[in-house]
Amino acid sequence: MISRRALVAGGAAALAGALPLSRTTRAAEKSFLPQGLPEGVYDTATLEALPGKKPLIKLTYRPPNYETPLDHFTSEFTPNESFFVRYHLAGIPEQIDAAQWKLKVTGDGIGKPLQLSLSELRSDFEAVEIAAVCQCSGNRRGFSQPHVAGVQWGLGAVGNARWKGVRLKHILERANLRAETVEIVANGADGPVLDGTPDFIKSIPADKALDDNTLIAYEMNGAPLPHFNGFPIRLVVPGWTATYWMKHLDAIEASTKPFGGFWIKSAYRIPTGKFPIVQHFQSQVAAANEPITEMVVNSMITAPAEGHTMRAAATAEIRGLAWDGGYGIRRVEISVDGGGTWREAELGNDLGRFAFRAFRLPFTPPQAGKYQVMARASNAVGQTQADKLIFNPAGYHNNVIRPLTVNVL
Ligand SMILES: Nc1nc2c(c(=O)[nH]1)N[C@H]1C(S)=C(S)[C@@H](COP(=O)(O)O)O[C@H]1N2
Ligand SMILES: [Mo]
Repeated sequence: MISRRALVAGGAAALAGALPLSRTTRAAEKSFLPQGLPEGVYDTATLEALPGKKPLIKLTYRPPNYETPLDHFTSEFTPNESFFVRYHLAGIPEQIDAAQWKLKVTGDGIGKPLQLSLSELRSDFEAVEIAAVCQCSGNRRGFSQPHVAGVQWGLGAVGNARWKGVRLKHILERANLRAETVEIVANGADGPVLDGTPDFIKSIPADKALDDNTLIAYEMNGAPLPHFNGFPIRLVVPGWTATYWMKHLDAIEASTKPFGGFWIKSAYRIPTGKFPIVQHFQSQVAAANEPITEMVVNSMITAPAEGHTMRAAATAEIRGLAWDGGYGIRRVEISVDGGGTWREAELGNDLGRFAFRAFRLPFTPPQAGKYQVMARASNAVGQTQADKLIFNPAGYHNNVIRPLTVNVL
């Protein structure tokens, strides 16, 4: 059978004579990049280290947008120095004096405004730790067909960490939160460098803010938050995409009215009713579109790598990670024949319903040839990864089953 991929590759080869380098040649030169991104990414993306980080895939420098290379996902927890970095605005505080940091809690939904230092946060409130996946809404946007505008993320705008901090609920209770509160609005210390760019401010529904799992975190994987992941504190909204996980958090407002800011009203919205999701941001739903909320069920194969070569009758282990919006992964199936047949993989330890779930399955190809390997995760509320892209203009929620080729000699 000739796959669609092979036909596409044939078409590219036919054109290659007219081009300086074919796309596949460029992709091979930059093996840290997955296949299927817009051609320009193979020219511009490089491996570079931000202070405190390992070399990650730099997609843009100003503001910094760096994704985690696939070969860094060797366990269920993503190391801090490998964790992806995403910013909207280039005005990022350079030096943060944690001893001077203040979190202000105000708004018309607050009875008693507060200002908390980091030491008060640590000493006056119960500490909790939750393992949770932090994934950009636009992870895998670069694979959208047709391609769409925005940072051309491949597979690595996602990570899983142990987040330690205090419950947002406890802070709001201390500030005498009023029952009329509709949304909690969060702001961080970064800001625009050009007049006219709206500050990055996000709100979440009051019930999500009061959820026991929603935290203000000061530690990640047992260490202070890395600078570029929000030092000294950030919001952690398990199950929901990372756009709500405000970094360098310095202000919280409880509002009795829906927030009207650009990053809620105009950005980070999905076509209403198009995705199979359970939780909606009720106070912000419009007829045409609604804010993105929980993550859709997804998985990535971390081994073998795309284009891996092995011998017939040898055994390799197919490994990967699966996650969803916090309902819990129930099953991961693997196909080695391009989706013709499926076998259930063995799941790793359950580290909590918001965390990465590892999976594995031995693979012993009987004979030489090209094998199309794919994984398909399903969760506890019956959701499964998409067979076909659910197109949307911002390229969000891409959980299409993604084949990779293994060459067997
Ligand atoms: N202050 C601030 N917080 C922010 C953002 C930002 O631009 N500024 N981006 C959000 C988005 S869209 C994402 S995907 C996550 C990325 O978190 P990370 O950089 O720690 O991986 O941060 C979120 N919090
Ligand atoms: Mo994001």
